[in-house]
Amino acid sequence: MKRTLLMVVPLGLALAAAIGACGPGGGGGQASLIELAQSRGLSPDDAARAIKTFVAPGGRDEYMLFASGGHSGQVHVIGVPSMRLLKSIAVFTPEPWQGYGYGADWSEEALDGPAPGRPGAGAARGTGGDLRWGDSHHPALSETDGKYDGRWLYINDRAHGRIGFVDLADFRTKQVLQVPNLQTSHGGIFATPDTKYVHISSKVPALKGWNASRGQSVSLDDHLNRYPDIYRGYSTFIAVDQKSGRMDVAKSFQIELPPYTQDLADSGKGVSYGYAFINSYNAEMATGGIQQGRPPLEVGASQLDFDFLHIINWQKAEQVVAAGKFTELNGIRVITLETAIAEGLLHLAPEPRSPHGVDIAPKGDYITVSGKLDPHATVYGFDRILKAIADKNYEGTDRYGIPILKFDAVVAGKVELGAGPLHTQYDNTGHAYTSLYLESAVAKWTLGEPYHPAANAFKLVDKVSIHYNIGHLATTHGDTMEPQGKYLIAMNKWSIDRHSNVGPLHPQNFQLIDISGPKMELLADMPIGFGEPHYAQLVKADTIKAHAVYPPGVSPATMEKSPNAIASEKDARIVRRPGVVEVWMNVVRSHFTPDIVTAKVGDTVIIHLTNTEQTADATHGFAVPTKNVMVSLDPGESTTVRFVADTPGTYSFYCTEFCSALHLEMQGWLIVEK
Ligand code: K7E
Ligand code: CUA
Repeated sequence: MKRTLLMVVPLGLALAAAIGACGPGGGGGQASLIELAQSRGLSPDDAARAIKTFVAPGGRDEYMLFASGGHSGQVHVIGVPSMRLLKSIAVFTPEPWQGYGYGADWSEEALDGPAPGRPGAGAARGTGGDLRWGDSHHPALSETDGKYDGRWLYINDRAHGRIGFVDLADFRTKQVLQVPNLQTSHGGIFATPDTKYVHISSKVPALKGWNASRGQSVSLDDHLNRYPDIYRGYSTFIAVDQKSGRMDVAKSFQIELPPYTQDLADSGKGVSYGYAFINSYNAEMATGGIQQGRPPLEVGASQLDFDFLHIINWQKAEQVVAAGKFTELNGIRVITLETAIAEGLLHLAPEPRSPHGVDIAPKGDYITVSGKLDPHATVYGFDRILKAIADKNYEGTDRYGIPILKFDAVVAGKVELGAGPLHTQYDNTGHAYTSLYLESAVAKWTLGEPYHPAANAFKLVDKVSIHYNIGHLATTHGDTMEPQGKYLIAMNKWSIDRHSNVGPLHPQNFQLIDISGPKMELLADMPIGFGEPHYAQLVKADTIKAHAVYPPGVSPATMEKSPNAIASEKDARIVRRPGVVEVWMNVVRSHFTPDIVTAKVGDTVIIHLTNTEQTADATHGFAVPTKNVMVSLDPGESTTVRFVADTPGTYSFYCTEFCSALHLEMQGWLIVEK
């Protein structure tokens, strides 16, 4: 029935005609679909949009959107086309429902680094374990052969130079890595097409040699007058363990960059595999200092006509590192600027001033850089870049000696799109889609058919208005080598007049756009009631193959059977030693065993909790009043929590998930004696 209806509701056709063709049965027989639509004030187009996005109860969405949660520090998983929120994954910010950051060992390790004695301990840690938020910007799903493989997700923290790693086997964050020498981050995360590396580069350059835990001495005069000498950016290739997905600093490397403000970055693929591209602004190296008589940063950083696209040959960088031509800085191998220049692995190309977004086309042949203040996107041809490098077709060098390729030699064309172009995604029919922040629109333009047009064959072919002020956009698999077309999500910063008033802090607005036809069509709005989302990736839902339950006794920290897992309540026990009470606790519907634990004031209480159920969705919680302990225990999971019994009294711990008819009875006592 639905199928029939879809087939007879082409865009703009009167709903009356559509309903007439599908016969009775709509609206449960109580009212015709046309009456229902009318009673809800829906136009025929509205009703058609509803049908295009509706997912019937019990049905599944075709796609999943992994959206950054901005300064909520989370990642949000949203079903498409229904635009229903499926899950919020805590990454940089504690979140009690998932038991993330409230005593569970795996979550403390993710947020603070491995505990002493565990593998990875002593590697680059956070800046003291007290950071409890991040600004998540750019998610990167892992790839195999340039396609999403559904295994892992990485996301950067714009506020800090950190990367969060989410294992999509259980949708939990396993690692938050402070990248050495970065204070803030922006360029990436992208995964190389084989996920050998994930890349992140600095946003605002940091003091050279910056180490967050040590700090660095500096003066106002240094900042204002020695900026080009004392600040540096870094392009970072973080090695990914191919079995676990974890990031390994020891196998990683960085390339030192000038202190321009490196902005976004994208991975070469196909013909450009082995290269990375980072755009930048503030080639002027403006320092700010309004009260010191300097122009505001936005003025100081807009003096020159050009900024720089950074072109990095990371495969060459890999060889340079293997040959030992690196220095170690804050625990990571660094190729200095001098070495990068001498080895010919770093080139610049002029970008019209103050750009944003650098986005590589599916075959890796074109690189789109958006104008932000200029209505054009500039498209670089990778073949032209290679030729200009081979011919040493330079217009000079920058003040650090990096060769600058001739603009005309590397640009394949420019396309006028509209006001405020920012980010670009691609589809499966040779089109690019660019967000227009100032114009509040998405521009669709052609890369040519097939993707090898003559120069300047890039043409604007369609535009759709959005509401309002779009930042990123995401098409289905739109940054891989095999985009799928069909849908586009506009991620809008402003939602004024779109949603019910919930106070002066307005939701952001996601909009679903149908890109399957020649004209883009807006289908649905989704208010986003969390931190400002930036980038998102839109993946076919069946790419993700998460566990429905953990295999028995698995620790989320290792994804292997925990040595402290127990098989049933027969194995439950309490072991005491001086100053420590250690408990192996069984968790099932609807009791904890043991259900009474005694301790002395000052004891450290260590509880190894195993949910010994294997029934999907039989999740329990474990919360201890006043101890800041909240652990989620999914079926099969074994997790350890530790806290200090610092005050005498009885504490009624309980299960926080309504797991059964006798869930309310699922509680016990911790008795702390003087
Ligand atoms: Cu354009 Cu951080 Cu990706 Cu936001 S950045 S929009
Ligand atoms: Cu277990 Cu509620």
